[in-house]
Amino acid sequence: MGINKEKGFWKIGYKAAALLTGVTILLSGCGSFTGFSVSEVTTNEGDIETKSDDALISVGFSQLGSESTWRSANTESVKASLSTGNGFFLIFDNARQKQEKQFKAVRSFISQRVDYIVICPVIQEGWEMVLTEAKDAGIPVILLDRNIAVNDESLYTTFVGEDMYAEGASAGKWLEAYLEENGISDKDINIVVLEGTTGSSAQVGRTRGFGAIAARHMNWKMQASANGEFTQAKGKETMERLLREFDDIDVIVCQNDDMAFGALEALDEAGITTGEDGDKILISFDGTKKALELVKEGVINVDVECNPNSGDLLAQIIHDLEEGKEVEKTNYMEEKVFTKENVDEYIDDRNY
Ligand code: GZL
Repeated sequence: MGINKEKGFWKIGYKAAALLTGVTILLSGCGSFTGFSVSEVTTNEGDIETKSDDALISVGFSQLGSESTWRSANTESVKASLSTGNGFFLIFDNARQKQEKQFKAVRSFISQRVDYIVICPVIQEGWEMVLTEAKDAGIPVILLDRNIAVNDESLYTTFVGEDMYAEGASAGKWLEAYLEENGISDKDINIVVLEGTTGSSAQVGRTRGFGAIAARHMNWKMQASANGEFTQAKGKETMERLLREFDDIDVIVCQNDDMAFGALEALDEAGITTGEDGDKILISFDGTKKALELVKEGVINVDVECNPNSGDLLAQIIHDLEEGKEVEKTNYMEEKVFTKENVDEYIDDRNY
């Protein structure tokens, strides 16, 4: 990757900045490109690693926010993998859950003529225009973690992330097996769902996946689905409201661990227990260490993994693209289902 001449001064400027001081440009503010501060990054050996101009691949990364433990781990994974040591010049922007700010960040990346744009799309819809601008500028777009709903799949090069539908279905299949094992598979059960960000591929996929299994059981009564925004605070508020509305909930599905933590606060305050010997079944997603400790304690019945550590796969895919290799359109992370029976095998190695 030489300095691409038609990309002009800005690219050379970035590369020079990288050579001089560091590698990660953090866009200040909330996604509005109002200048940047260059932070130094030292390699594992403790010295500032620099690469020749030709080696650095500039990547603009629009991260959707910092709403959850999972999101922070995902951001750290990308920053660690897209380092100078690995041949990258990373420009990071946090959109704080606002799609408009992601659009603004993508347009600033286009004007900076980066080599690649990586996006964690906060919601699925509305991406056609800005991705067409990136395509017209000849800048490949890689979707990370969450997906988009577009008719023209040429608007992005590849998706690296998780199969949310499969995650939702895994949770439903666990519930089927659990009810069977406990001899209550023909009992009417009342289910409430704390959903993540409305319209995100994580919320849509998990809802559809779990719903496909629930549709097989006339005795599974879907009492309510309510938005918990993937945050602990909103999860608590939503659980409090559902407890006021329903006094016969049997199963609580939280579409991420942070909402489960919030729900547990509300349930504890109401004197309600969950899990193995609890009043209600609690199902969660993500597989954070804190949640796996609750699985081990029997407070969360099952936690469906959603692996945030996609930085290495992302870096490999960009390197493959640089070398002109074909890459898959969809690249799923490996994911597990954690229960009390298997959690000990994995809990100590959790890095998020
Ligand atoms: C799923 C990811 C979700 C996590 C939440 O891939 O987009 O967003 O499940 C996070 O914890 O907020």
